[in-house]
Amino acid sequence: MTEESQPKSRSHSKIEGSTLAWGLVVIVVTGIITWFAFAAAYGVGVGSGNSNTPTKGGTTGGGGPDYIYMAINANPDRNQSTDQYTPANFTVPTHTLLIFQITNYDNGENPIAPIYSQMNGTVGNLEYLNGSTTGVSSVPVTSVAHTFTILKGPYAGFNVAMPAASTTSPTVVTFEAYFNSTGSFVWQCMAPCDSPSMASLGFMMGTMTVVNG
Ligand SMILES: [Cu+2]
Repeated sequence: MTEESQPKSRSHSKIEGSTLAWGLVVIVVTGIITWFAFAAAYGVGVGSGNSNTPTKGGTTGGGGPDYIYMAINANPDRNQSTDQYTPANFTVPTHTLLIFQITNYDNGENPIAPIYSQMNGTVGNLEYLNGSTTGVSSVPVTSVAHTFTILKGPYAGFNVAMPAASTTSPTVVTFEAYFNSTGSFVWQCMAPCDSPSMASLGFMMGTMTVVNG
């Protein structure tokens, strides 16, 4: 009886050991995933409001691009009456490749002057839509929901058009830019979308602060 019960007992303890090992694997994997999520949230970009100052890319302190993430009408009521870029006020470094990614949830199209359907001032005067690797220098003038436009100062003429979202998915606009003159510069949307927003810093206009990079 003693001899019989011992193997059983060993077998049982093996199962317990195996369960413990799997438990440890789950904890380690969960820890790794949590770390990557944390690094992605805090190490890469502006995000949706945690920090308006993107971190330097790369590991040498100056090499890689900086990512700036913005959203338009990213809230439960995506066609809200108050149109808004988030963040609308942000800081970027000079002499650094900036990769902007703007996710537009607004499916309303607003009439614009044709010039604001053309990209100007971005790298190659291009924008990239919905993950495409082929850039476009303009979009159909009737497809635009909002623009990111600078009218005055050293960046006067800078323009990117944000095509309207579909009813089921946002439009993701990506563009690259360098801003090498320091200062604070007002950008604004030139699509007549929402009058109060268009006249309010932090909504359809904002301040881009350029600091020495
Ligand atoms: Cu707008």
